[in-house]
Amino acid sequence: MSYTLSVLEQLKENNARQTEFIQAATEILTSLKDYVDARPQYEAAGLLERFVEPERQIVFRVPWIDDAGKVRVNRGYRVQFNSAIGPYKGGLRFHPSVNLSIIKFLALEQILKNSLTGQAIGGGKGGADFNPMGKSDREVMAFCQSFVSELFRHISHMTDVPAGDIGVGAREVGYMFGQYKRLANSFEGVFTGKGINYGGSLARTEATGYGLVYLVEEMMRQHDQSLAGKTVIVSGAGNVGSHAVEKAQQLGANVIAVGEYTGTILDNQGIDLAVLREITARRGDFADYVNARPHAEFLPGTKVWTVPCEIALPCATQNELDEDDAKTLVANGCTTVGEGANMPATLEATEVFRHNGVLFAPGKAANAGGVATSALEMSQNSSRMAWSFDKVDDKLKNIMTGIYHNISTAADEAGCPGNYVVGANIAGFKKVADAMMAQGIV
Ligand code: 2IT
Repeated sequence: MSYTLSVLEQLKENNARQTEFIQAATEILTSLKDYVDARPQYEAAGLLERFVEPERQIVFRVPWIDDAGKVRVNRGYRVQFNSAIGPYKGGLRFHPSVNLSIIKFLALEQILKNSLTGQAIGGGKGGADFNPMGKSDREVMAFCQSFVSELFRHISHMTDVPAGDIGVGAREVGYMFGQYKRLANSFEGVFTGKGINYGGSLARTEATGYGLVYLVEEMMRQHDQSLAGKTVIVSGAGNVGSHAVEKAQQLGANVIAVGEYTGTILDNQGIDLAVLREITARRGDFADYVNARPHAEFLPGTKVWTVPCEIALPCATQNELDEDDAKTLVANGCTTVGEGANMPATLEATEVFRHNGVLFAPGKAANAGGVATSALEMSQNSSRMAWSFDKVDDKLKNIMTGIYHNISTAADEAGCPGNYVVGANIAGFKKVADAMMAQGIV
């Protein structure tokens, strides 16, 4: 049996109930099969067995007191997966669905994503099964302080640098940074996504959504197309989705629909971002959109993928776009998909896109702009500098264009031109694998 596939089989046995982790590993190892099997030095060094096993996994109790005076307990996680090319780097997710499988899948993806940025950052991810929705600021602060009271001993600006993800934004990062500084007695760039007046970077908030659109535009340009005049749909109206809408509109696209779990807003005149942001800022209902835009429709319980479009940008969460959704998109004329979220398309959906010649930019490449700009924040912190918005945005644009060409070349060299899933996995893996080989059996 192929070395790569035997490692995958062992991984499935060792992690039997971790479905998301197995899904991510299956995509990655299947993509790497020919590349790795052709290089026996990897097998001799047990490279893949080490690559799929996290260097360290921390699971911890997070006790806190709610506004009614009741003691609550959540479970916290930090998976420090790979530090071959730099300190562990990756976000924290606060969401009731969080478990070890989800954090491991995200951390595994993060290793390759971070490698693709070209910056010196390893892969990690963390979070908790805590739901910030409906909590008071004081409750969120109490939770964040308790979370960091354990986490602080495992992180530092040289060791592991967390950031935001779903459920973790500027407010949560602020509370966590404050508690870290107090416990470690050290003002350092240990978190990214900080506020601008205490070490945050301009353009970090916009970076994931903007970066997604920069990469999609470059991919289209290489196929003699562009976003201008195209019909676009987006899932998710959080930080990633809203900034993807903004940048797509700036490049002349017609964004006609935005969906989330409650339903879809359909606005054929183009989504009014100010109206959408007013709703999300107060955590209101998507249905309110039609109050300000009476010609628009809210389709309760309808997935955005049913809206005919040329370009689809899934920016919400993992496995939000399945095989049937992919078939619907293709039947309705969709020709380009860019993943703003982590693993939003299932393995089966990705196959549908590949079979139908859809230009498909996988998340580990397409959404790398967020963490890439986090690494720019780390650089600014280390040099005690604060760069202008345009300087950071220019660097982001260059990084995203570079990632596209890197994964495209890797796909060509692997003999599957246009298969950016294979291209991204090989290009990301190569740098990490070579570093691991050079550093010996560790
Ligand atoms: O999925 C991701 O890349 C993030 N949540 C951002 C991670 C980071 O360290 O900025």
